[in-house]
Amino acid sequence: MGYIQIVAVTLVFLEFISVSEMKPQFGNAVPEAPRGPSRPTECPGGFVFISGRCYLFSVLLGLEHRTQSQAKLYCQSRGTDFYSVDLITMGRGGASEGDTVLQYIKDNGLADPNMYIGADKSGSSYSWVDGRPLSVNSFLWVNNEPAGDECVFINSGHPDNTKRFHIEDVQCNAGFGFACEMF
Ligand SMILES: [Ca+2]
Repeated sequence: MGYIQIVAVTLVFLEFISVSEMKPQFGNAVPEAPRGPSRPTECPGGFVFISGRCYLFSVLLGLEHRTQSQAKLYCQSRGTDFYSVDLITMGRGGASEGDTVLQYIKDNGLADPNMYIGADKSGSSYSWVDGRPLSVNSFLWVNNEPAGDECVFINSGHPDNTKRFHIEDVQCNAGFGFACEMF
């Protein structure tokens, strides 16, 4: 078979495939794939879009204050088959002097006035709920923190939280506002 013939046969074959694919597939429709949580362009109801991620703030939904474990359970209850939700994380910018999420919380008065975030102490070190370590030397900590408590929060009334927010450690049983993140 010559080259021209091969091309001709191939073209006919391709046309046959494309015509087949154009037939409506009644009863066999594939639902649109759910939007992955890694790079959403919009967020589910109740969530706020910040720098490519979806967050939920208890103060915006009028939720009552909760202990850290109650807050974590609430966040997890907002998960679906397509994404999970847990307490909010931050600190992805490395050793910078700013954090987009912390700044957003400050600028919008969302700490209520205290907010649990998704980090806690295990053994002698701290880590985020997504598994990343939270160094005790991180710029995210306010002066003289952490002091060894199990949970981590934002205290909007701390005197050092004037230009931007920092985080502190705290015992886990106080009733605070909180924020969640979609993963
Ligand atoms: Ca503390």
